[in-house]
Amino acid sequence: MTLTDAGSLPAEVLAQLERQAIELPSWAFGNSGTRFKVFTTAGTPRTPFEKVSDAAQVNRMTGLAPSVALHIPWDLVDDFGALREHAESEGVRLGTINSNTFQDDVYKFGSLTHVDRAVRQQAIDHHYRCLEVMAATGSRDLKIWLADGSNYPGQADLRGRQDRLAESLQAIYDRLAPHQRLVLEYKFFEPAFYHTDVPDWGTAYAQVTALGEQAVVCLDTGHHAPGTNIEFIVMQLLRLSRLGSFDFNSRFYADDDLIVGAADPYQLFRILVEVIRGGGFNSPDVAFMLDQCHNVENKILGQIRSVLNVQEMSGRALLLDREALAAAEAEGDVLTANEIFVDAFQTDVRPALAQWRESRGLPADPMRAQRESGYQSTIEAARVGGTQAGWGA
Ligand code: LRH
Ligand code: MN
Repeated sequence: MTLTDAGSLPAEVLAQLERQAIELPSWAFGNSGTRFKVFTTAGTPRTPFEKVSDAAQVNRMTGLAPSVALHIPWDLVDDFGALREHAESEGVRLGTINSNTFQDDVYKFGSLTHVDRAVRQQAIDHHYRCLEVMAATGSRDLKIWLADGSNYPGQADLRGRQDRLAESLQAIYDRLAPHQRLVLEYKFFEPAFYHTDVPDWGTAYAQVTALGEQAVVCLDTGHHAPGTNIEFIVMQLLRLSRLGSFDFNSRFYADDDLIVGAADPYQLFRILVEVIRGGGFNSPDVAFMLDQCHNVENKILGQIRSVLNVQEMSGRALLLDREALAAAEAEGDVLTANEIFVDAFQTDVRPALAQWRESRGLPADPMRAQRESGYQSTIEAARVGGTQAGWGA
């Protein structure tokens, strides 16, 4: 498939893009940084309500971001029903609930893997609290990322921790409602620097398959060792029907949480090609979420840029001529196959997408529209005083 003579995207591609939905992380709108510095920004939300409002602005500008993921306790409110109503009044809904067992002193040596049963129970109870939140927000997914690990060989019994992890996850899994899912996210290092208890897709897969059908894996694109062929993992988890969600971002070095597609657009393209090939594109089973931090750039513009990058690479990947590719592969015609692949990647779909947005009553250029909307100056004037939201605030 190619662009039409008029330079538009084919109808079948637009039909797919029309249904694309990318969930935004509430924490991307708060202050974030590194151990060296967390910069503050005028207009930064002080409450989950203001975070949801900013996420809704991204959706107004792009038509691509109908839901917002929350992080507990960062987004704890007295009345989640009220937060849900606020979200719906802004045209979005509350999505994935992310647990957090990585900021309490009691979890210094682990949470769901801890040697002390009382500490494990405290961590399990936190997840029960998250399930209560999900009952109020109407969320389907409980996403679990664990900082659990060790810094020195000998510090931890690797096998014992896996067994305790399995037991703790089972206790959480057994409390899921029939429509809910437990989504386990892996990461190869940080904050632990010797071993991490859920370091790779294989461990996550082993743990979720032991639980049952409602347990799946989250692939965060920043959580792999340099040189990892991430699209191969995407292919395999889809093939095994255990890819539950993506945390999209990009990185040059470690878990940099930069704007998706910014560091390696070709990798994003290759990942989306495997998502489409594996039947995961617009599948209700595979949630697309961003997991990013805008440490120095404007947060709302950063989120708009991010969802546009995913949409753009999705458009290119949907153009890939799979028949021609399969034919070249069958003939062992390596270079023709690669040419067909790169042709799709090199197809500039931005003008066609701008045209298409306009035809749907959306800004042709959402970044420009946001800059000219006055929204930023409005929130900077309104959000004076209080404590700006951030990791841990
Ligand atoms: C861990 C992680 C996880 C979230 C956190 C905000 O690095 O990717 O998904 O809980 O970032
Ligand atoms: Mn993540």
